[in-house]
Amino acid sequence: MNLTLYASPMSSATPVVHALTELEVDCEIVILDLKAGEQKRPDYLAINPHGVVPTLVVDGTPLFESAAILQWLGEHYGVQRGLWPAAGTPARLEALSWSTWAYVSYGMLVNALNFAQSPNVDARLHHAPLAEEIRRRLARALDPLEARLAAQAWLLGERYSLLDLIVGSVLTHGTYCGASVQRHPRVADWLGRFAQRPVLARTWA
Ligand SMILES: N[C@@H](CCC(=O)N[C@@H](CS)C(=O)NCC(=O)O)C(=O)O
Repeated sequence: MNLTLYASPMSSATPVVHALTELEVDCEIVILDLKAGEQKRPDYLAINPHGVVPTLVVDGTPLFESAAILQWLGEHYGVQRGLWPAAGTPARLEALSWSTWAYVSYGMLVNALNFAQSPNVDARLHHAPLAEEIRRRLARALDPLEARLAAQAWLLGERYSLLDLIVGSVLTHGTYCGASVQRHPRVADWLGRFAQRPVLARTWA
């Protein structure tokens, strides 16, 4: 299988690079200069009409959206390496549910928090009461994760999996945006253990 990833350091492409490394998948990586607007060039828009990274080109066919790419990598390379549940198992459904929850439900709140308070966003868009409400919702959203981690060390059981990388990456990004995990000690502990994965230090250093 011929794979090319269009990426940029410190971006949504980072978890995909970490996953490729964790799964030991051979993939050409093309770095786009986002500041220079390379992601808006017609040749790139032809593979990603949204003009953002990442895009993984699989045997000539583009796949965009990090969550879709990560789930696809799990399906194609994770199962044989014991890092993603096999198709048709209850654990596969759990992996799809939690990875999509992280990117869609939790990630949507993190993005909203960014708009409401980030110094990188036009201050006219800031809204302190909204930011407070979003932080409350983000904290509540972690309750089921806290309960899950009370029963097991990692998200799919006693062994680390690609699901930990996916959910852990979204939550780590969330902490940079002001979504604290400190009121959820098991989540904080799990995120700390995730941060120790050698793959996080090896790529994009
Ligand atoms: N939901 C998308 C988000 C992609 C995205 O917004 N990427 C940013 C980098 S973090 C980007 O390429 N921005 C360039 C731009 O908006 O021009 C994904 O996860 O793939």
